[in-house]
Amino acid sequence: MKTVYTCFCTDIIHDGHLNIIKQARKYGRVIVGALSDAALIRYNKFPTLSFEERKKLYETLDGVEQVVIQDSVMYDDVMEKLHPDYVVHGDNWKEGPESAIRDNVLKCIETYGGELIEVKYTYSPVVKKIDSQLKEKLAMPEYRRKRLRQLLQIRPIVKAIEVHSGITGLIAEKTVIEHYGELDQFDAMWISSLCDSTVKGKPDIELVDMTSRFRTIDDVTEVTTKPIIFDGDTGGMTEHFVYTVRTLERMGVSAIIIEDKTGLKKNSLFGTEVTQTQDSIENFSAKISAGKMAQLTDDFMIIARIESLILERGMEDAFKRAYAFVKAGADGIMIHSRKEDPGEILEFCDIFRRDNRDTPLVVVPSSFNTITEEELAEHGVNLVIYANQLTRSAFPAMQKTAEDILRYHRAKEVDDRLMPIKQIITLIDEL
Ligand code: SPV
Ligand code: MG
Repeated sequence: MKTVYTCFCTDIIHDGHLNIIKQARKYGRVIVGALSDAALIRYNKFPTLSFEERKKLYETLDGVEQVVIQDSVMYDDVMEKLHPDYVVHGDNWKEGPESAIRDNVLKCIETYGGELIEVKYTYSPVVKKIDSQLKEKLAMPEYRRKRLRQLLQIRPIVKAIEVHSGITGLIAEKTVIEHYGELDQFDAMWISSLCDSTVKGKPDIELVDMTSRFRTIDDVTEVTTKPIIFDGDTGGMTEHFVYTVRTLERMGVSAIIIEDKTGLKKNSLFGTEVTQTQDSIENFSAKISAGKMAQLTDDFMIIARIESLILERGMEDAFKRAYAFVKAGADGIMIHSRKEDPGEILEFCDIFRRDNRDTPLVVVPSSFNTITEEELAEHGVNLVIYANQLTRSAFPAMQKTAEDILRYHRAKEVDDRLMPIKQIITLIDEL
């Protein structure tokens, strides 16, 4: 009897999947691949059922003889093991980054003479509704909030990109590329105080109030599902910070990062060019502990950001603070630097990791931008934040357009570098 292989990456079975099995059965005994959690999240999906639950769900389906784990979105390993006579897949993967998976399947089956069968994808209103319900579920606070902790368990390094609006949120949510035969995307979003202030035309000095910052989060959460890390600046007064923690938690934010500065906060990338005051270890530890006491779920994370290297107080001071803040309850440590050379960051991470293997380490490589995510992961970094690149890419593009329209007294000369009108009016999906 011939074997037919198909891979599922869903928590809910709908008519589309049943149709795939029905078609597959015509060719032989059906083996379903269940994508592992780690593979699933590479695929712009996030599990709401455990792997075991998904496996059981697929096993109950009529016509499925066996369910096996597929550890990667690419089929090489599973094809090598099973050598199925046929691979069955919906025909909705010919365009976009998913076409890399299709190419991979074609390459695999060619090596032993298998065949790819593409079944017309079912786009019924019910299937569409189930797909969007699954997405909506991921956007709910209780799912979104815990997702950062889950990602830190699954991913070798979690990567977050700065967002400050619905549109930048959509970029973080939907940008997927194919890279060296793998799909890649951002795992999380960073609501930067610098960028949230800059887009409002304000300096980054804790001037944009919390209500406004929450409004930005709301704009982002309305159109996305990925977890949010909030730049909480100094956290403000401890008496206020506890309320901020509660609000963020309720909104489904996964983490707040607060920096150990006090008084008028200036952006860290100014370093010692401006006056900035570091908080005492005692005060800042008390703030962390108060925040931890205030939070209601186990999902939410309070990450302590150490400014000792920024303020040139030395490595010893940074360590003293790191150990004290972890003791005070911090769920992670962010170490910051404005040097172009990542040396001091790596030194901190290496030494910190010698006797602390678990506390997540966070870095923001805006200045030390030559280092790769892989190198950072080798030094024990768990979360990398690209803190301002979307804003910094948009601003010069917009400014150049404005200058050129002034220069030519018309918009024709700038049009070639703009998104076509057809594309902008259809960019945002309607319900
Ligand atoms: C931000 O993005 O607002 C940050 C990171 O706090 S940095 O600008 O590098 O200080
Ligand atoms: Mg900031």
